[in-house]
Amino acid sequence: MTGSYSNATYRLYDDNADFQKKAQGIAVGLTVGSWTELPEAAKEQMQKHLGQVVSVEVHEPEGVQPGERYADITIAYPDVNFSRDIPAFLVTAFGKLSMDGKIKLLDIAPSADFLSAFPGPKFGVQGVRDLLGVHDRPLVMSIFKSVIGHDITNLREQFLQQALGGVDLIKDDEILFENPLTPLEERVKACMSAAREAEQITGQKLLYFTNLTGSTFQLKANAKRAIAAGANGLLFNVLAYGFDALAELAADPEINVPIAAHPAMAGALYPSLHHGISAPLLLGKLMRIAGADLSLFPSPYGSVVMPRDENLAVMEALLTPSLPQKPSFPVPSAGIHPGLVPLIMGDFGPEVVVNAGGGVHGHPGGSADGGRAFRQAVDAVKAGLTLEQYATDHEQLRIAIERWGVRTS
Ligand code: 1AE
Repeated sequence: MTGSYSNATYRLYDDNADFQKKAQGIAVGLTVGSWTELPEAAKEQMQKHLGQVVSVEVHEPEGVQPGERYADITIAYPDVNFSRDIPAFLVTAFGKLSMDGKIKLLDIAPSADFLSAFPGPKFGVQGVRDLLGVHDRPLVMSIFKSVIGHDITNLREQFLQQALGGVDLIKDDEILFENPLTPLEERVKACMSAAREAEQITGQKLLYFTNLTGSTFQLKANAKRAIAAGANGLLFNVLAYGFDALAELAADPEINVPIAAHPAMAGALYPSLHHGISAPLLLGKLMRIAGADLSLFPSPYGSVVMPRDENLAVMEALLTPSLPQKPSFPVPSAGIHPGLVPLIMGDFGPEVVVNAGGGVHGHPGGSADGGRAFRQAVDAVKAGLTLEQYATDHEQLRIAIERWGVRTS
């Protein structure tokens, strides 16, 4: 094989297929279309465009039951066939093929040349930490809840309460769109003024990820309007718009604030055994290549559950030094409460954002106490103490434990 290739690995379930033949069919069908029928002269010319079968690993143990036989197939696609953007590669490697039987895209290994087209996250883990001046512990993020139907005064008060609890990051709810009660610029100004007010008291910096919405062609302008109004972070529903929209935003030098990728719609794409795109690729590698500084995904512990091994694979894809793009912060989310912090820190280590909505606002003492309870839980784990031990002289944590309990496994 000469030239540069980008690989894709699939898991294909079929009780009877000749997987080697199937792999050849993919390699040819998704590149030059047909091969054996080509005259020799044409073959020479088309060779550099022809996909190659890299490997076919058949899983067919003795006594394999109907529905369980599969093969992991890796195909190398010539880079010369597609432009340097994520849609071009995805359509090549998993366009029509995504609809052709029980097939799931497990992973991609883009060439160095392809990857070099993507600046990736502007800030990444280190950059976000630098903005906040926090380098010695996991970050804590709070999610706005009960936002629809509320006005700016109400929103500001909610923001202030969250900020007073000592969280590092606050994100809009992903379902908060442009609306007459809390329009983008007013929302940003009000929340950032609350952030400054809280900083006077807590001495702590804060990033506010305002939800970037609107039609695709308005996104850049809206992002710049938000930034001009003072936004120091953006939340983005990547999968509703496509990875290219994120890549374009992340590559724009004027959009100089971190971007948090929300996983809305991911459930339509990754959970099936037989179809879609694996979670580590969808919410890990592709988010990072496209430029997410933080990537949110369901945790193994909360209300929307992703299996632990898959979860840790998402984390690995976001943090691995094997990609040229800066590492993105993993943000395991959904149903997180302070009693889960030891598990999160045990599984994810220090480079994680502990993110909660209900777990902050549902604290019996209110949202500020909710944030405090999370910070205390992080401090407890850092100090090598159990939450129960630390809670003996940390009231907000004690009350949170009473409310939600502590999970140890
Ligand atoms: C996986 C995304 C989680 C999210 O966006 C969200 O709003 C979670 O809310 P809680 O923490 O479950 O209340």
